[in-house]
Amino acid sequence: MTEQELERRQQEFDAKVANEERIEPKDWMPDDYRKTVLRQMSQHAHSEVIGMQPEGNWITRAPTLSRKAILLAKIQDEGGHGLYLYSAAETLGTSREDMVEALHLGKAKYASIFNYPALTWADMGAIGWLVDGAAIVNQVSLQRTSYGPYSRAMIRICKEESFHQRQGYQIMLVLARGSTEQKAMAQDALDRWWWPSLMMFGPHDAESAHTAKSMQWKLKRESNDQLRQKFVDQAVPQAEFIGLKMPDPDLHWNEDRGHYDFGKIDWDEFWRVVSGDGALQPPTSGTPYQSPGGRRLGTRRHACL
Ligand code: BYC
Repeated sequence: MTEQELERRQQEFDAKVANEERIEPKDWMPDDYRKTVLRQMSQHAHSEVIGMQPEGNWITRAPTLSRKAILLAKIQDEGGHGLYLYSAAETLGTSREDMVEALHLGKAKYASIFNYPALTWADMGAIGWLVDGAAIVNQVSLQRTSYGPYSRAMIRICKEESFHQRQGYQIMLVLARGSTEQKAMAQDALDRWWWPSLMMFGPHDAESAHTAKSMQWKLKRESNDQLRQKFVDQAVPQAEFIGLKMPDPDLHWNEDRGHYDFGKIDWDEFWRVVSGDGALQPPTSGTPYQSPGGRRLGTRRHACL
């Protein structure tokens, strides 16, 4: 391709992005854009599939038949989301096998939150409420992403995610209004899942390798910090409503900003977990599990309440 031709195509691409038109698989696109969409979609697809695992472990231990059926349906949806996303990524000329191989070789990532264990039934509540809740905040924004197949996959996925978030919140609500032990179990799950949920949005904007370029391409419509703030503002009143306390002494409403201020995220823990440090030694009876960052993770005694 001549230099003029390349420039013309780049201008056409830029104009489409500026006019809020979607980039479709057969359209010309800059190599870096192709690489970045593919990286994000494959990571997203892997996260959906890997994310089935912590919840999958609780299908046989769900406390009632109805809870079991709901959890099963929810996990099945996650598998479906993975498939939509692998298909959307395949429109860029890769194959599902190649994406999975990249994951196995450690060349592709998945959301680090799924390296944390689901220790009690309340974790099913916390995952739905917080992990799906954080995912929705991000995915609602991604419905307007510039890559057509990704945007359409997100529209479909968001409809199902709102059910996931509500089923998780409802589990927490029931536990929080239950016995003293049940309330303690819900609080323990919130304590363990809150900070990893904030990490789901990725590093702060100033540290984020891809955000500036992805925002310019309208691949990402809001930055990691903007989305994280939206999530905090939404989750704090939800916790208050069910009488649970966020595990953050620095959390408070900032009248001037019109948002909640919150404490420092432990980025060392984030990077350790991203690089695979998620395996835990099971405790001996009554000994607390340790999170990858050293936070107390509850005890085996809680597991089947
Ligand atoms: N975990 O420049 P940055 C679900 C990496 S599943 C691991 O900000 P970007 C569910 C990042 O990849 C839905 N790695 O990146 C399923 C990059 O490394 P590389 C999950 C992370 O892409 C079952 C480096 O850090 N949702 O809902 O601009 C049950 C620098 O980051 C993470 C999605 O996947 C992380 N959390 O922004 C329940 C959303 N964060 O690739 C629920 C789609 C960052 O250069 N993805 N890294 O080696 C996105 O929106 C964006 O990729 C992110 C990161 C906001 C996550």
